[in-house]
Amino acid sequence: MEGANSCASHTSSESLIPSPSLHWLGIFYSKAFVEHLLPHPRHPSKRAAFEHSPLRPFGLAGQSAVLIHQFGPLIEPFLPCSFPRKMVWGLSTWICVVQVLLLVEASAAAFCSKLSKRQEWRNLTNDQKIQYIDAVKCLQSLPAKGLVEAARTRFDDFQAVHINLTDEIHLVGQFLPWHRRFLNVFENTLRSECGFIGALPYWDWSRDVDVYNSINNSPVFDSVYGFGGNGIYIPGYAGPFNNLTNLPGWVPGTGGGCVPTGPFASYNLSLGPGTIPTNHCLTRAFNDEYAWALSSAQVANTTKQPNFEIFRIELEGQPVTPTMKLHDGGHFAVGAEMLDTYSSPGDPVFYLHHANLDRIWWIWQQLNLPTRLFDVSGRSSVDPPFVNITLAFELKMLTLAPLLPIRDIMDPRAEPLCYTYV
Ligand SMILES: [Cu+2]
Repeated sequence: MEGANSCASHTSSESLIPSPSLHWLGIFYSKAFVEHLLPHPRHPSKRAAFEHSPLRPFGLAGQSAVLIHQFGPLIEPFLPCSFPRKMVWGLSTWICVVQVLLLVEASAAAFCSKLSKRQEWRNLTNDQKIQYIDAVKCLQSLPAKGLVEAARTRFDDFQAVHINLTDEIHLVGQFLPWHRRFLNVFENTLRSECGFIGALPYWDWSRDVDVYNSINNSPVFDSVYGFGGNGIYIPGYAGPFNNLTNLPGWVPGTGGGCVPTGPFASYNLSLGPGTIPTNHCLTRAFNDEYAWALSSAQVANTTKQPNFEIFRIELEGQPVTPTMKLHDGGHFAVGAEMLDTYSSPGDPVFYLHHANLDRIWWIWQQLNLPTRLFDVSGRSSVDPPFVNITLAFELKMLTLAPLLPIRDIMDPRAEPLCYTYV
């Protein structure tokens, strides 16, 4: 076959994925060709059409081959293989077509038709704030779909899954990926079951702490356009098990009791403290002693870390780090329900706190996208035996959503996430 060049070989589809240039190329193909010209089998809205297409057995490959033929000289430098100079439909041409298809499939099948914009709470309009609060209240009014008997509502279902998996998803390599996926499922559920049309907001605590050394006056805790404020003060409050005094450097907070104001004051939580199901109100115990851990200087110290392994530990904090960091700092500063490793998603502010942590992870990824977009590592469990986390590690959502490999949630701009932070 005249001029036929051999295809550069890829040993597995895995090797296609971590390369950012191939990823971008894949997005280009996906957007330019697949999205508009081809019946792409992985795009949800196109899948059905593709399934029923008479061209299905060879349609995608054939149409791709024609497009590659037409645009070959332009795009060849970016291909994982080379085409014959004179387009002869021999074996190597078809192998190359298949490689290009694999590339598209592996790295950018997930092109999003629309990116939602996650905004900081105080940048939302009052209407948007109320829409989000109403959507969460809607979730709190829908019946549970049942993971644990004690879960009463759909909102509780999320708390139940977090409680159930707590020991597998903290202080480990999947900590950030798991919470990214968890928030994504929560946001999707607000949309699919409660008609929410916005995006999950985040709470950038640094904006409060940098100015006031306190979270007390944050708009996030407004009683009308926010999540309500501090819990009623209980002198000497040391947590539902009265054991917080054992924590190193423990300083009592300024609340501890029920949150008396705001949209969630009347909500009856069914799960927690810890793994125990009890009926209780939402509690908070604001604690400015820990606010320093949330400053923009601390954020800057986190995002300057050189690789995922150091970054994730620096972000998550105690007890792996000797001092408080962004993740535990937020949980401690709000206190009470939020300070409960297991049941903290009982406080709706949990989702805004973790969205900010996810945003900081994404900021860190973007600082060096070629190496960080698919950088993940760490042990899979606190105690041995553990494996090292890779992109193939599957994230469990139990009854909430199917298993998903970490690879699929590394890029927020790709399916199934499709969001960005503004
Ligand atoms: Cu968690």
